[in-house]
Amino acid sequence: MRKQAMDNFFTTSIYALTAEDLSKGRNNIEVVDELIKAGITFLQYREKDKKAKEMYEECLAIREKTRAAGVTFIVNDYIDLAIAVKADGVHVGQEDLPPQVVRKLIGNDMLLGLSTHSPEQVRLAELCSVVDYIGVGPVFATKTKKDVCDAVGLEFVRYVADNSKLPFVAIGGIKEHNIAEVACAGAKTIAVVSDIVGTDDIKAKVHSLRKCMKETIG
Ligand code: 3NM
Repeated sequence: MRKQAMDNFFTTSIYALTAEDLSKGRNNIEVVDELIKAGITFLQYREKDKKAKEMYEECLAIREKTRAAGVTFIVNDYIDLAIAVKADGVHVGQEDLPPQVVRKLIGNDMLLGLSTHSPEQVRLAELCSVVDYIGVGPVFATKTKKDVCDAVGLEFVRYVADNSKLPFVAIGGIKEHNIAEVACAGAKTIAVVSDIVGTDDIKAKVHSLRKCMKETIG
């Protein structure tokens, strides 16, 4: 089950995340419908300011839709919510519970993603042996994540591609005009938030982003 869910990480090329406040008046469910239609196979529910009950109801609906479509569904930050809705995994940051503790809570069937922002954090993620993939960013400046460090740049993407065996997703400030550079630096999976949810035609945007990547890495 964990392996199957992870397979989508390698084939999706674009890792999509929700962000309702940037979604041009659409709600998360409408956006998820569009993402699935666009062929996204790995997506994360990320909401910072909603009440638990509302997030639970949204995630239940997203779980149904993603399961029917064979899409891997990850919940950001909230381990209890991820378990409650039977998500495929949870994604946590450096300030959350340590990955070993999260792994104990979620068991062995769920995926665990961890955000990293430095070579040392990548080393520790490898060392703990409980993380399925890491986030690498923010590659460029971003307004979407409020409490994040300064941009780590393409050098860090290149460093992880060359030095880590962990699957990784590049994230932060990545848009149609710079996604080719990120792919060129070695990222095979790239997360895009505002450039996808903030566009009118999500399907066309995902298509263009994938095209830019394909033209770079084939
Ligand atoms: N995590 P956008 S940057 C959710 O560096 C998130 O860990 C980051 O949004 C990290 O594509 C980020 O709109 C926000 O820049 C990415």
